[in-house]
Amino acid sequence: MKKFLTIIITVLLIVSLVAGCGGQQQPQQQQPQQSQQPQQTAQEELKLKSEYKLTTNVANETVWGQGAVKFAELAKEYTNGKVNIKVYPSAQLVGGDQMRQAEMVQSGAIDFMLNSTINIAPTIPDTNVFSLPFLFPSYEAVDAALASDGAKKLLGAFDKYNMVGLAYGENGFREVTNNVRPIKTPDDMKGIKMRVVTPIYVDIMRALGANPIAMNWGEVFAALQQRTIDGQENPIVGIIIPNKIYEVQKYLTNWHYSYDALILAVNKDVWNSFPADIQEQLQKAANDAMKWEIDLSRQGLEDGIKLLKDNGMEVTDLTPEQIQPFKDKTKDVYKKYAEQIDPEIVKSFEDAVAALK
Ligand code: X2X
Repeated sequence: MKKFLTIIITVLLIVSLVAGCGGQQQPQQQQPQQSQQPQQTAQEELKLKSEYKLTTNVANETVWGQGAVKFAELAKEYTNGKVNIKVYPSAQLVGGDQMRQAEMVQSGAIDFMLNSTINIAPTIPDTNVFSLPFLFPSYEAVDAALASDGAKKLLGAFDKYNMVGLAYGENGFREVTNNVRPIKTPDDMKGIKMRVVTPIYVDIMRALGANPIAMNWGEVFAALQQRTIDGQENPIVGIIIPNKIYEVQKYLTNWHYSYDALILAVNKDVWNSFPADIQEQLQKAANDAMKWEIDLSRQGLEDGIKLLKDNGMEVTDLTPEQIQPFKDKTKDVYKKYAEQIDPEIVKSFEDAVAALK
């Protein structure tokens, strides 16, 4: 009996020990979870990627490319190394298809872009306001428009497309080059095979009697060299000089027919993933980098024109009276595209320019 009792007590002891061990395991299992908690919270607060991708359509040596690199540098500096942005030049993230960049920032496949309003327009038609033919007679006119409520509203419009517009940069006034003849009147445009990017430019060139061919920037130099096209249009300091277009083009006309703004923008989900202090630092980096880029784009225009002449280009300057017939011929194109843009933005730009006269 005593033996039986001893067995029962032993069994009970073992059972309670095992149960006790199980009970003790509970907090032990929770222990590692608890110790992971602070780490998880820190990661959640700063959901930062090790690299943010920024796309441009051009080489890093161009003014535009340098602006992108400057933004990446300042972003790193102002966020104390927390935000690491890598610039992917020459539309390499979109296989050269320059108009897809905005769409990919919208979807989040790319984080940032420093992009021409021309390339953005197929995604956000309001950005075509900069391409309205002969809207801006001078840099003063451009600056007045950039300081207007319309310019603010245009950046705000990025929100509807899942992006945040951070700041304006500059590609510059797009001047026309070709290999056929100097362009002084609309008649001189007749039959010239002119490379352009988007439908508004196709329509402008048609209205002027030229033969427009839409082509990605990456193919332009070779096409000019092989003479599959006769001409192209781009800013002197921003694009023509760094890409040595003067090696394959004879004539340039300063006609200021279209001002090409750049917009620095970011995917909205990426932007919302940054805490307020980082957003502030990045906004400051955007403002400072774009101001620096615009200054760089405007410096050296005189030297640039001299460089073109030294390299054998014939440069034609048009007076406002000489520009008028070009303006008259493209009036309907202006109207057609202005109707596709938020009327408040168009009015704000037009008023800003008119106030200068
Ligand atoms: O394609 C062009 O002409 C360029 C480089 O200026 C743009 O990306 C709009």
